[in-house]
Amino acid sequence: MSRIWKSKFKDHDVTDEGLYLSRRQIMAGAAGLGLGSIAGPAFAAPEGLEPNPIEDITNYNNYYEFGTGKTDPAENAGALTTQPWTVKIDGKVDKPGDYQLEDIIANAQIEERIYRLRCVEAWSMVIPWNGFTLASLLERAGVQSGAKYVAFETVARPEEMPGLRYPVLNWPYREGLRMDEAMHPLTILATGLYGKDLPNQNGAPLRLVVPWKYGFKGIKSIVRITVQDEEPFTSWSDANGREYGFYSNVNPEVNHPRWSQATERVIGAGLFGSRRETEMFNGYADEVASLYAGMDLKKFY
Ligand SMILES: Nc1nc2c(c(=O)[nH]1)N[C@H]1C(S)=C(S)[C@@H](COP(=O)(O)O)O[C@H]1N2
Ligand SMILES: [Mo]
Repeated sequence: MSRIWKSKFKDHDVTDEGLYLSRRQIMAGAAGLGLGSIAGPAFAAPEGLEPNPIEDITNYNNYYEFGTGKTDPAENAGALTTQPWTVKIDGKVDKPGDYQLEDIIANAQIEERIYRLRCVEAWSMVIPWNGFTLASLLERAGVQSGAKYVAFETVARPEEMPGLRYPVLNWPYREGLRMDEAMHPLTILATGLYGKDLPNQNGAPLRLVVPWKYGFKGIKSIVRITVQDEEPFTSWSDANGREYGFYSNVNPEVNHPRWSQATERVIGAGLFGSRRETEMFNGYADEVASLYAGMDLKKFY
């Protein structure tokens, strides 16, 4: 359980979920007083985001390599060996290589980001991630000028991932971002949540989080990051390009062919649940709308 990089956020280790909330409130207060550098993300989450309990976050998952049921990942993902972990960084970078995750993390600035995760299936929950900006890693790798896209790949180990037996998706799970999306300060690679190591079902030991896009863009258990000029292959667009586009920005005005995206079910909201109105770019329009200025978002969905 104890991983080398745990020392990176040791003050979180002793903090349970209840205490965590009050600590967060304290930090918010400190920031308000101008006390500076404690954990302040460059972009604050939308006002009033209360994280879901860790039980919701770790027992209601999509991780098809471990099965398509919402509780399959919690049951099966424990089998994934996450140490040691190597990430290949290749393509149009100055320093391609096979990097040990512990080295990546030892040089990373781990921050806390509380983001709403909005699944394309029209449900959402709020997750307090720990991670670092994808931009900081790409900058270290030295993205070559003019490079247009970043492609990502999940590990594929049939002996540990029972879902790989079924051709639900074209494995390995693959995703991609345009370079400006990848470099955006809201885009992170998560290494933990609630100040603990990332649970396997949430994509340990390294997963992408792009909060203004549907959850499936947040590829889990990443083993390869490739900088390239072609729009990356993405497993979901390959499975059904009409339902899942390359951009997949959260947009209440562009419905999924089989259901509305105007509202979302809030996971864990009491006995009968509740719904909320889905926000443009999942509430991050002020930060990211400019990336898509002039684009027809119904066409580039
Ligand atoms: N490799 C891989 N990554 C994946 C998925 C998956 O099935 N396999 N599911 C995606 C979907 S549909 C969602 S909504 C989020 C869910 O993340 P969570 O389980 O941490 O909430 O992970 C995304 N990343
Ligand atoms: Mo999803």
